[in-house]
Amino acid sequence: MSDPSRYLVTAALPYANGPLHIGHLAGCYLPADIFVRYLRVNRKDVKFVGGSDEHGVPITIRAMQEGKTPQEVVDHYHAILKSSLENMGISYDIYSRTSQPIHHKTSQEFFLNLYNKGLFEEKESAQYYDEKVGVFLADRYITGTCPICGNPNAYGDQCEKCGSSLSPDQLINPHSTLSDAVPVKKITKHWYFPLQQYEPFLKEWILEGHKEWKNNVYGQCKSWLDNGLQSRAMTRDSNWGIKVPLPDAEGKVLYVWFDAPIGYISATKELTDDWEKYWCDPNTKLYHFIGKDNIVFHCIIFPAMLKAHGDFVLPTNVPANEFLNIEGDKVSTSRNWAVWIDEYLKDFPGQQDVLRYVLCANAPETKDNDFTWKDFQDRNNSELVANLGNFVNRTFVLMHKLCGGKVPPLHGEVATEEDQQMINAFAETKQKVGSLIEQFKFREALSEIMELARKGNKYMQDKEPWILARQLDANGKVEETAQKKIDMCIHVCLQLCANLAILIYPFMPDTSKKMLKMMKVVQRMLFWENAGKAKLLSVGYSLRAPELLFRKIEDSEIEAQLEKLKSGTAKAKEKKEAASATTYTPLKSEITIDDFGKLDFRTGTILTAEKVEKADKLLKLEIDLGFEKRTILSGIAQHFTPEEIIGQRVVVVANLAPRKMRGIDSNGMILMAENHEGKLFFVSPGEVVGNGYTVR
Ligand code: B3M
Ligand code: ZN
Repeated sequence: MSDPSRYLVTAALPYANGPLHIGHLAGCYLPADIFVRYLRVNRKDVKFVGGSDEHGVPITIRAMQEGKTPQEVVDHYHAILKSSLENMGISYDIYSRTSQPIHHKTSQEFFLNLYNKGLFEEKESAQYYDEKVGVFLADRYITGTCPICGNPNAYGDQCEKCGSSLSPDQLINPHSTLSDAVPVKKITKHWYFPLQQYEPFLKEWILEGHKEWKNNVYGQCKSWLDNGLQSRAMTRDSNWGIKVPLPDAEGKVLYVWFDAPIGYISATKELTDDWEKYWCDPNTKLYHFIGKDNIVFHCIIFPAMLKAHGDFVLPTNVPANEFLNIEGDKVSTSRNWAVWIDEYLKDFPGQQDVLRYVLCANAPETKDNDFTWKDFQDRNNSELVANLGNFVNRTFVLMHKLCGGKVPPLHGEVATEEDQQMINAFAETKQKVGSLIEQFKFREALSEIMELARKGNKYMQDKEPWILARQLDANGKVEETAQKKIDMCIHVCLQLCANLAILIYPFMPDTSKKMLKMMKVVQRMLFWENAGKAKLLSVGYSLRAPELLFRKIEDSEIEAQLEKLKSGTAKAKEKKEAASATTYTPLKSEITIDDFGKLDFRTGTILTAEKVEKADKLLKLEIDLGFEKRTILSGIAQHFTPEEIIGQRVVVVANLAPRKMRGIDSNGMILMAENHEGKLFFVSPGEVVGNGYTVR
């Protein structure tokens, strides 16, 4: 049976503004990986692409908080994200990043394609602007009181207390998070994508054509479509991001939600020259794995963009998960209420499968779920150790003890109904697991596999080979019939182990590989077509000694994790309080060394200072520049008295074009530093440098 389909699977691009946590994994990376591994063992033509999302407000905010450049922030976190995903066994074919030149090019071409079709509406609108810092404020940069619940710390796009989505205009008493200033409205131009034009198409395609999508996804789409769509700005005022590829677009970048999903296309291009096979051929089945907060972007906005572009396939399905909370509370990066993957892997080395197991067994597939460390311990100890691990271990130990370390033969004459039932369960489970995975019901699929292991334990318990082994004859050998029954039981249990190795592979690949090693079989056995078979291991084949697949997790380890969680939030709180005392102005856009070279800074000394009539901000200064004396007007009158600054050493921008103010020519500027409270300080060359020297 040959399937003409090609599969392209994507998992949301995590913002490179923090490390990976278990919410990310449970939300989309783990389900995507299970699905992809399942497709691979089914010999499907599949590519799994993703990468870091390195643009947008989340990055610039983090840069400001850390006092770093956005570039430093994304370099740092991209590396952590990539290695955490790898170490958790998320088997991407490519994990790229949106700073790649190929991505900038692909996004700009995409934008121009729509632009050249005349699709964008160019609109000027008044948007909040922080005069103190000199930037337009993205919705997230504005806080104020929520009009719905009265939370005084709501954001311009959302109130995190009551969950309402907001627009900055709705906030009562808005202020800038950058400077605390009250923002003013200022006119700015942007390019809007007319989503409403795609409403009929989207309704037909989703509401009529994709009723099979998960309820949570279909429901969110329906509510967006029922409420009516509106044009959406696809550009932003910022100096961090992909430049809008138009001549009159200085200081404008593509909206991060315009470029990020295009990242899936760019990553595929980077992966293979055959990328069009996966993006432009109707035989492609495209799956986007995401968390629920990304539904509108992947089901409405991006498909409308793809439709408008015209060259690309649309997603077949968007299996979004709900959220995973921790110990009853929402995951929060800023409060450090999270279980970070890099830390988990340090504390539980080699135990990535345990976390994969717990996150899948408790996956938020249909509703938000809770991760607790107690549940983690219980599932490990009572399900992995006591059920799956125990079954495999017992089987191998008994095989070595009672069957000479080899796969024992089957003896039809001693076979019972129970043996047959056990064997039948292989194929039944395989069938159920496959069908559940295809419906994105991963947790049920996993629980079917564990049920099979449980049946294995029960089967062995009922057969009691260790009791049979006591039936010794006069020569101290086990009686012939008893040995046959033992062989029968161990044979079936070993075939079950082989089946379990195949079935758990998409979920726990590392454990599956350990089992292969014990059975001395090659990777090829993992093809799904082998699952359900009762003759995977040949009679007489000698197998290795068992290796423990899982270990018990102690109470003390769990207590340590709970402690870590608590002290983590406490530290984050302190840090936040300290940080809120200082805010830094974001950097202006980059200049070249040549731009800088045009400036001529000189050292000087203030000789005289006096107030300027009818100008309460200005002082008229006479500056000694060594080679000449200059008059400069400086807006510092509200900070310094004339007397106190006489003799002050200063740095002057000496080649600034003269400017007339209040009838007086000002010939240059004095450099001043300003702190977050707006207090001014002279930038002084110190006493040892004379006047008129260059500053570079
Ligand atoms: N970076 C949002 C998020 O991490 C965003 C996803 C982009 S997917 C194209 O939730
Ligand atoms: Zn609210």
